[in-house]
Amino acid sequence: MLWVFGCCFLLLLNICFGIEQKISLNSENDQTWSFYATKNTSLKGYGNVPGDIYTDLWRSNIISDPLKDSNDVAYAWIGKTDWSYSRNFEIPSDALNASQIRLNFAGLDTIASVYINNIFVLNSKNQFIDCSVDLKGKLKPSGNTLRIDFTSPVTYAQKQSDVYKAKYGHIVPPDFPLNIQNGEPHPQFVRKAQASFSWNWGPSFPTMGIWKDLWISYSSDPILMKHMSPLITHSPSKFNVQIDVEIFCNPRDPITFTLLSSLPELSIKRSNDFRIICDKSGISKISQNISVPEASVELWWPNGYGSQKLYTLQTNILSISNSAVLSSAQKKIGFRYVELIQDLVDPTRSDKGRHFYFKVNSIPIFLKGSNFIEVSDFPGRDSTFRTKFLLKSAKEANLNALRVWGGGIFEADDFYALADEYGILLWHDMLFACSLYPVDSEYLSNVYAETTTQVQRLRYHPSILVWAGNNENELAIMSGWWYVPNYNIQEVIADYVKLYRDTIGPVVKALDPSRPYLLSSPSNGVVSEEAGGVGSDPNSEMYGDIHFYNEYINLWKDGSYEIPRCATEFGVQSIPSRDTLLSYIKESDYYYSSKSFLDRQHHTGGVTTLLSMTFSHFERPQQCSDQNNLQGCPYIQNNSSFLAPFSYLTQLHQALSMQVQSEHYRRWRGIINDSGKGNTMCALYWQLNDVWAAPSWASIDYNLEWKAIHYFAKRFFAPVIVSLYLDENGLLQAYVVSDKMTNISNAEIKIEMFAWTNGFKPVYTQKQAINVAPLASTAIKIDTGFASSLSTAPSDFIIRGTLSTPSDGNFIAPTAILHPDKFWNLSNFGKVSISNFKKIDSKTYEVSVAATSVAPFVWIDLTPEFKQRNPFIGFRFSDNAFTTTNPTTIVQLLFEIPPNAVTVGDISVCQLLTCFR
Ligand code: BMA
Repeated sequence: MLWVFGCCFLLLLNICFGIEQKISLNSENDQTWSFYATKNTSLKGYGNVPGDIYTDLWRSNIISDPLKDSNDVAYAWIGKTDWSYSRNFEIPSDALNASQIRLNFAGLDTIASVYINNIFVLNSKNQFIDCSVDLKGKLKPSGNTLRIDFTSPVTYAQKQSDVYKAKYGHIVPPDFPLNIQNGEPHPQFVRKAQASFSWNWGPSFPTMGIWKDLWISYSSDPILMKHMSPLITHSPSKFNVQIDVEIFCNPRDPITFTLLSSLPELSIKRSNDFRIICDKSGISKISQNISVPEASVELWWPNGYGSQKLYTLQTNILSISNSAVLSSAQKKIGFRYVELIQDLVDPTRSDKGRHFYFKVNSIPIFLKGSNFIEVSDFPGRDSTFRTKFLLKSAKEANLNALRVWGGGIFEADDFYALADEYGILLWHDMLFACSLYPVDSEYLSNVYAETTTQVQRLRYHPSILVWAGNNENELAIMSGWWYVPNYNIQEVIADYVKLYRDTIGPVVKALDPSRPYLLSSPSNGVVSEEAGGVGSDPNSEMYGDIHFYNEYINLWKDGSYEIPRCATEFGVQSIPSRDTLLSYIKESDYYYSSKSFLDRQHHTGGVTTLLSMTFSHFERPQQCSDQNNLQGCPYIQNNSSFLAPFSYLTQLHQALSMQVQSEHYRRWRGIINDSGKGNTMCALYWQLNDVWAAPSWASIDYNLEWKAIHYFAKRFFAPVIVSLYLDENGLLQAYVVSDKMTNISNAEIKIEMFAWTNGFKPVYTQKQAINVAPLASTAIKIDTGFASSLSTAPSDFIIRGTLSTPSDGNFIAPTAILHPDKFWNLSNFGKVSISNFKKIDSKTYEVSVAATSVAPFVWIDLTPEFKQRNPFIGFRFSDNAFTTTNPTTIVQLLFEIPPNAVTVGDISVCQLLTCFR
């Protein structure tokens, strides 16, 4: 509290003019907040606010790191226990007499009751709604206490589910998580992160706590600003900035004030005087509009299409009498407009389906990206660095879009600010996933309030492209995921429609006409809407978006894939690096059938499919000496010397699968086949990030190491790519795909075939000039000579495609490599070593990799010792997991946080047959 009194003079001065004051009630030191289990008060410690109960128990030495070993299972009791948090606080004397004084919570997780000086003041039932309490008359001159009691979300969910079942005569499925997830049932009955009860990539940590800031605000003036929410809409040649302001005011007191908003960089100001009488809710809403000519602004563009210009919008509430600033708010806004195109592909043939793609500023944008689960299972912990590293890594790997997935959270402000800054378009689900949901009036009004809160909070961000009602719930209904006695399909659909179309839909459409709202992902878009809310085949290639998963096909084969309009999910698992896993499990547990490892594999059949998929392309790291005695085979023993190379191979399998699939989608840009399929415009692989160290679909692991797929993504999502594949007849096909807005004339494409036994000399070369059309996919005619060479070539060829400008020989696309489908019995690979290493600056080093001949899947790494000394410093290479066809490759080693020192001894390099062996 010292700082409050230290600022006394300033406060007094401000209070004379009624300027809003804020007193943070977050932790000031380690002992500001204490907690205890309400039914076992000896279980207690000091908490950190913002934070969560797991982290606080760990900090208080009551438990160890929840992310280690099988602690998610061992600590299941925490989520089933009720907890209480409290602190004392003082307030300055002028606050006691303030005209307005309020306690504000940016977020409580989740079922909470708040008491001031032991008097109940507030109930909260939604992690995603901020709340505020009028403190007038509730405070003492000194020795105030604040207590927040949290009910276990697990017991609350169970109770709600029981009550619902008794009342409506049916369950709301799923009734329980899969055993393999070690999770808790009924997350759909609590408005909190659905994945906090476990998921197929994540543990069950049903957190409780004060997960966001809390503070007291007060003023001698009868007005306090609650929110300022800009809405930016576009009409021909101009933008309109509608500034909605909510204020706290005293009921029945007439108040007068001026609302002044400005865009200083554009020299635009707008001032309106208001005289209002506040109703009994104590909250009043006012608006003003600013018109901005389109010609006067620099537009905001997605990554790869232009810059991400942001403008400061300043809004002040001023005293009418002396123009003193009473309250103020600032936001960074961007000017851009979005359209979702769903025209018939062929106006004369409705059976050919509808397009489904987005335009930003009138330019059709191919969405290249991934899915963001949630930044952390402990969202109250400071995730600033993690958020920044993940979003920066997305931008660096040429992603222009992320889908904020429905099982996660509305992320912190910095997430959206960074998406704006980096040009990452956000497909934003509402927070419902893989489940049906209750639709009683209390639940619906909770959802209504949540949607209102979050749409108003986030709608000004230029990065948000589209809102979608949920993840896979329409698909679940129409593909019969669950059979529910006493709940027929018509009733299921009616309840579904009530929630997404009739409750969320009108709120989103009224508050945010600046971007489209889709009912679900996947869905048929407008066709699902026309069908009343649920399409007959939500995963249809002909309409809307699809999710695609299949672990029983060859994922390296182009022909394995569908030709959708938009793929918003597709993926396959891989295992994180040895170093990452060993920071959370014991070395003695480092084999794939250990309890520790299997506890982390939450995907049914995950280990088996990883083994079978990976070794359908790669040879096992060690041959079994005696095929008749599999007990002696390391594959069966699955010891630690197997798991490390196996993990690397699973990462290559994942990387190649996602490359083939993503390029397949990119190649269908602008191309429609005879049955109307095509013009695919999105490729969002599943998933970008992890919440713990485990086998998962992520491209960046929990320790923030880029897996092989993330390096591949940087290449397959580059603005211009050469894409090579073998068609159903084994014939080579080549395309150039460009997301550039301008034509590249007279480029040179070179396609070469290499053999492992011929050094760096190609065995066949085709070269030709091409015109790279903008925003399009262009087929390259392959020489007939190539076809005959291929037919006589051994199955172990590799093909390289390069694209350059003949004027200066500069490459305008990453080197494309078509690998053989099988690496069995191959060993004539080049040897790789580090030939040079030098420091460029504190965050950048240069590594030269020498190869003796063509070498597949070169992997450059930092040593385990270096990573242990420097955890979480956000390292990555400018390129990695590449097949080299050159004697020397120079890459950069980049750090987000500069390490003390890096020497060549801290770096390792290997290729397919030498990595982790
Ligand atoms: C989809 C997602 C997630 C899941 C992923 C991988 O269903 O929406 O629910 O984690 O597939 O199975």
